[in-house]
Amino acid sequence: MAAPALQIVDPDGKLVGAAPDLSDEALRDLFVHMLRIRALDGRMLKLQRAGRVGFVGTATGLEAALVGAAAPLRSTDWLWSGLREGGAAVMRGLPLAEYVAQMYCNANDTAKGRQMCNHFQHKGTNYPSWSSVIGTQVPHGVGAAFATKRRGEDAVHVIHFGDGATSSNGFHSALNLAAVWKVPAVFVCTDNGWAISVPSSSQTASESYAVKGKAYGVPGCTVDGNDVLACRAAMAEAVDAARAGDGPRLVVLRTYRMLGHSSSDDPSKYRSDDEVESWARRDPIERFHAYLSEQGLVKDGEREQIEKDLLSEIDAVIREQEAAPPMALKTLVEDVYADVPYHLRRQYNDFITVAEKLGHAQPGDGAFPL
Ligand SMILES: Cc1ncc(C[n+]2csc(CCOP(=O)(O)OP(=O)(O)O)c2C)c(N)n1
Ligand SMILES: [Mg+2]
Repeated sequence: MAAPALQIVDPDGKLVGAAPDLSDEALRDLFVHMLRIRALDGRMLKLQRAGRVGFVGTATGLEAALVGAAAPLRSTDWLWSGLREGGAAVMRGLPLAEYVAQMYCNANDTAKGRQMCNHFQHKGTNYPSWSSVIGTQVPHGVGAAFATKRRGEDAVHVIHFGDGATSSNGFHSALNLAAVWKVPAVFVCTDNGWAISVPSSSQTASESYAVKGKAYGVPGCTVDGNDVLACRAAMAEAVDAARAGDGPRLVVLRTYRMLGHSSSDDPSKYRSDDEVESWARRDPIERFHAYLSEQGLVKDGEREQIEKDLLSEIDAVIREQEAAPPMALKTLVEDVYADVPYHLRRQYNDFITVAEKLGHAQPGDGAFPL
């Protein structure tokens, strides 16, 4: 039988584990980070439905998992995203303006429109670009962790992925070598019970996802992923162990994505209302709110005020990024060669002739001299 999931606060907000060694301010900060993720999700989904941005993958329901997992990290640590950790990057310093610019793929998009929207990256917080190709970030993160170890640095690489990624080749080769090389990595599996429409019962016959680490010599644990304090406590222990040179850990956060896999998915086609309803009753934000209220750390009406402030901040950023110009067309052929070679200049010039005809070209997009 799989071990029960670590829990510190139960779904009613009662303390059932060790009290957190965090200041009142730090506890409130965790709550604000969770509320920001939900507010951002709501706004981005509305923008997608209104045809303003192309694609959104929400983290609604996963706020405790994202925030709790990122909370123990130092600024020098690395966070390798699976599919939904943009909110954790914001928490660690990815500016909201850059987040929203990436959603619009506008002139302020640091990925220069080369990524699908919602696939963030941020150099300043060691947050490498997402890959939609499931599981590829797992060996990449292990390789980077190996480099960190070779250089004698003390950073830890936290590598996120979903339950679906545990069936990828990358998961198995990465865990294997991570343990052989004893790299400073923590694998975080967001187990939401579904890989798009594939339930865990069709994904694996293992007793748990955590046990999968055992074969490779990677200790694993299962955590209530809707309990931000449990996620934080489990991650703090795993990150400390990895930093101390004890080798990698696997932390499985058991949670639920309340919405579709992405804005292109309709989850009502494959899961029951009863299941969704049962997870709604374990909502991570309601749970932590109940706990903080009980502790007197969030007063009546305060949550509503925080939510209002977050939405006005997000809306101001959206207005600013809606008004920004599109990415310069020339970026299509830049950043690969020191000088744009003749064949690319010619192709670009043909393209710009069409773009000008259609009225898509901006000042500065003009043709290259051949
Ligand atoms: C290599 C690869 N195979 C298949 C896909 C198609 N695909 C996209 S997401 C996904 C499921 C991922 O499962 P999980 O990580 O649990 O994501 P969740 O639906 O829970 O967000 C699949 C199969 C892909 N993107 N890459
Ligand atoms: Mg999943």
